[in-house]
Amino acid sequence: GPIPAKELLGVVELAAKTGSEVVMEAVNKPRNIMFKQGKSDLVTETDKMSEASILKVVNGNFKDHLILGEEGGLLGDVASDYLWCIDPIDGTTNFAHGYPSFAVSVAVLFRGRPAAACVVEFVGGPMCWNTRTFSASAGGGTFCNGQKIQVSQTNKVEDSLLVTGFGYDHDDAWLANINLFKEFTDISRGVRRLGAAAVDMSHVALGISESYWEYRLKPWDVAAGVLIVEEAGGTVTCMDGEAFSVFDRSCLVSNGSIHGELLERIGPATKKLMKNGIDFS
Ligand code: LIP
Repeated sequence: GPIPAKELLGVVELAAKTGSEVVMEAVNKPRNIMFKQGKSDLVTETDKMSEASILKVVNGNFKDHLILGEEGGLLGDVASDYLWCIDPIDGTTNFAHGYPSFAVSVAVLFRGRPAAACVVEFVGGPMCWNTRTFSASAGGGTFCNGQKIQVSQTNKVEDSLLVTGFGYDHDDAWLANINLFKEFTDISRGVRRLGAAAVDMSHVALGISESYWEYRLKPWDVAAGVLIVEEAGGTVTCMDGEAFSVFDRSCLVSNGSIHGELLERIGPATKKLMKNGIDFS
């Protein structure tokens, strides 16, 4: 039968913790050493080291599972019921600059649905880096540093703090989201742009923001975050309002209470893009 969610979660948490220790060591190195070989080189190096340490934990526990890593791509048995989605550093640009908002994100899916997830968020900044750990299992709730957490109860966009993200490609979807940024800045308490999807979603689960959305995300960006939001009582859909899977490439998460109001604007903007032949897949 299926592996119990609790057992999966133990390995997910160990894997994310192991990766975060690799990242912590790199981020605590003085900046001049960090940039010595050029920014992208060293970032890639840390990404790869973090991912390798995570793979070791997964393989050591479940050697027949399929693994999708941002760095290594697809590895293992494609017939497996289990798919691990690994982002060794989500928010790479922030990490490279030592700017807070990056994380290690690990999730395991059972037949395409997230079963267990862990996001280790780096908080603080140079001279005071720390981490906080979000974890969730299907049906088991969401925890932050071991304490159960819930989304906020705010029920109007007017009273909400919103978060979004913009991809590296400055295409039509990017431009459409610039317009959504403008619109929602006008009608909410504010819209933030932090730069790491897993962190942005975990903040909705924690109740410190009401919503996060972004076009063109990848499975490893979203797999852990969406379960963390859902198990904290939040809602997850595509940006056109349709049911979400981690293979969809637009994502809208919220506390649930403001989801309908958000979709009144985000839904039509997204459908218009799709009508113009942009399908996010
Ligand atoms: C990043 C996301 C971010 C998004 C970028 C990128 P990475 O992940 O978390 O929110 O705007 O396009 O995908 O590449 O740093 O792991």
